[in-house]
Amino acid sequence: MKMSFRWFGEGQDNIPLQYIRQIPGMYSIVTSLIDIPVGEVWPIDRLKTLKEKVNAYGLHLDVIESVNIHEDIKLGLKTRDRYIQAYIDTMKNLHEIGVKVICYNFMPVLDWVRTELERKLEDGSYAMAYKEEDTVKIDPKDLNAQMEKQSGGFSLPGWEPDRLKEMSTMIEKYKYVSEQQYWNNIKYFLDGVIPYAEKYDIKLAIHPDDPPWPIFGLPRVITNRQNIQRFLDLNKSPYNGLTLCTGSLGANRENDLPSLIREFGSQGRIHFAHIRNIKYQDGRDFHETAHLSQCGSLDMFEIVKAFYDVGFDGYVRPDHGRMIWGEKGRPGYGLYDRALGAVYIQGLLEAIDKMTNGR
Ligand SMILES: [Mn+2]
Repeated sequence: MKMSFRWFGEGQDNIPLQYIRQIPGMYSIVTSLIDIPVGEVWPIDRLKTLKEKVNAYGLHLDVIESVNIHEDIKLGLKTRDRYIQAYIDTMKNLHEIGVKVICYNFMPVLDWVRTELERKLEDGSYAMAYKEEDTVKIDPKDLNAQMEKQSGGFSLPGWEPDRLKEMSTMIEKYKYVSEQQYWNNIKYFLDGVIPYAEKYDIKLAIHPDDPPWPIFGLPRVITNRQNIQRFLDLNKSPYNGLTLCTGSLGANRENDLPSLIREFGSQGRIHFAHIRNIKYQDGRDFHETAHLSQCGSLDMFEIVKAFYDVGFDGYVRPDHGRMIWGEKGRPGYGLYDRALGAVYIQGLLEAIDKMTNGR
């Protein structure tokens, strides 16, 4: 497994690349051009500059998260072909700077959803949390305002202003898209881009819906074993694969993570892993935690062991961390707790490897 770390780019992230480089075992940066409006081609000159910058710190730039999908593609509008072409052009430019994996998602309008960005935990750290009843009560517009208020002045990935401008109108438009139609729209996108993913040798890795159930009546389909297999079968190229995010899929207690990892990993369809823990509360409620098994509800040893056993050699990153030691930053994306997560994952791996192969 190649360890990686999400970084939001120059002027967007308050964590210096120098600090990321100092996390033991760090191999690649996971980043994006967060300011490019969805649907536009990412300029090659900016990508080259970005790559040089990252390489100057001894780090690779192998994974992009995310190249967002234009809403017209998700809605299946006539204008989608233009945006699919832009996606392909962006892939070509990413190929030129040597990118190996693109993580993206197909969640309508909203990206990941939490109802609290800074819940204070018992030890005085802060973590993101989700309370089902709050999503039922709140108007989507207000959720956006609430997210913004709690984000400490940082833009939130997946909550970029350009995709949220017309949130209510957008949600309205999905009333006319059935779930079957939505699946058709995903397939149309895949069949358009996957031949180019093969040509440019870039693995596409869809991120599961987070949390993995419908919110505000919007279709959310990348949620469980059955739907993931359905997704993979839409286009059987090995370039059509997954970001296996343990925290997202794990929010549904029925998702048996080690078994999902074994199943899709042995098919060679997992290209990127997000490893983090969450703590279950009542019903569907949960809050995020430190990465360690003892801090949450997921068994991180079994998760890492499953990746190890299927010979997963792709990219992995610690996912959302808590805010600890007084750090101020983008919710979920502070330096300290994610660095602890990165080292913990590598500790598990070393132990599993040595116990398997002898010392
Ligand atoms: Mn994730």
